[in-house]
Amino acid sequence: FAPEDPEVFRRRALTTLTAARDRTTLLTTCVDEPDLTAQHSPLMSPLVWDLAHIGNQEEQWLWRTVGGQEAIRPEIDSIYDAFEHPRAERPKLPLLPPEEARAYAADIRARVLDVLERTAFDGSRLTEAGFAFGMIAQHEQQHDETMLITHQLRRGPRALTAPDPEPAPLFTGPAEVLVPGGPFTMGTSAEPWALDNERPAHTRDVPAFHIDTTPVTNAAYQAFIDDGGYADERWWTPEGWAHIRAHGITAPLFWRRDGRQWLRRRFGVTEVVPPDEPVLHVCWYEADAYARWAGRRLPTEAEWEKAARFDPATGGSMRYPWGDDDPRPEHANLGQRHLRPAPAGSYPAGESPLGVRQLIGDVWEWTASDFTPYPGFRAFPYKEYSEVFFGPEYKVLRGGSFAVDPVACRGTFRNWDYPIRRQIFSGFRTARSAEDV
Ligand code: AVJ
Ligand code: FE
Repeated sequence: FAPEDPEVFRRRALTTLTAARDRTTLLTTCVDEPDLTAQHSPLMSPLVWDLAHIGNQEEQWLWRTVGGQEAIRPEIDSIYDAFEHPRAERPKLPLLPPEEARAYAADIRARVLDVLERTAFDGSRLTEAGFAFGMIAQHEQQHDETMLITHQLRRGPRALTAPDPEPAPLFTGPAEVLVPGGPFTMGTSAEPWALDNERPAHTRDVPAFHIDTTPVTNAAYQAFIDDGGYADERWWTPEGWAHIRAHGITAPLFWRRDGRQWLRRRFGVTEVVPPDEPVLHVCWYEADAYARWAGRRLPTEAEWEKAARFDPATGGSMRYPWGDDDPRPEHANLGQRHLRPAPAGSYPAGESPLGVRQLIGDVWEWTASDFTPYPGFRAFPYKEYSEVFFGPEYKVLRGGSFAVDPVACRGTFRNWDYPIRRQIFSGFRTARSAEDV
């Protein structure tokens, strides 16, 4: 991908936008119309809101801003402004009905492909206009993940299918990996489609630490449950303890005890919780409590990124744990190829030079860190993408899940959410400082 070459760039932008739209189409045609307009959870928008919001953001950034064209449907901007209307209120809005939402998104896309053909992409235009195309492709893919979360919350028979990941032999490597202390480069100034919060590249000194080789599995998490972890205040922060008590939380979301085993509902099918899969649908408080019970802690965001990008051979930072190549299927479980994480220890080709596995894909990993700007941060292209979220209310998640498309995933990519959230595809791994025994 050479962003200096306008033709290469045009082809890349076209493929990426088309892949996002194919996924959006799948997610919004596999259920009936009433399912598109229903609110499946107060935490989520109706699917038809996401669909028209995707089109509206594309109209605003690629048609109006990059294309310099007159607004097509300015009157709907406010309905699809995520800041004006919280998710719980969105079903009450005068939303475009499914057919109209589809036609609107398709009309904008056709116009935007003309803009893509006409734009010169030379000099600084390439960086600014070029960035906008990447941002909008990532935006659509992020809403596709959001819609997949809605699908998981939805009651009713299965609407989506995908092959399961390859079974993996039980992982027998070391449980943790030592990451040496010293400075490393965090964030990026080079990645053309990196979002504002990933920038700029800067040096961080990270003392030596140990990090789990794989994400924490369901079997390991069940040991915490069986040990009475949810009933023992010692493992929880005061906020976490108050939260699980108030909401009667005793297991990950979608889990249900059946005699001596745990069942879980996934995309309309009930199954026995698979022991070797990374645990999914836990909130930050649960991840933090598990780590304390295990005598460990969550990694900081800087530790996570160092584990994922540091190359001890060169002292530099790579784009991904496996190097600088774009993700291929043998590297990581990304892009909704599967509807679940792969067993812990999968994807040896995707491991870091130090041997840490599955940092990218499978499950979003909670970190200990609040969402804060890097030194030298500059909001781009709008404050509402990241800046308004900086502060102690949000915790950072890293690495992406099986539901994240490669275009919206890299070693520097940052996600964030409230510490109580667990409808997201969230799991975690644990760490400890090297001087601890
Ligand atoms: C980065 C996933 C927290 O979904 O709220 C979508 C991404 N920003 N539309 C979100 C986003 C604007 C954002 N997260
Ligand atoms: Fe959005």
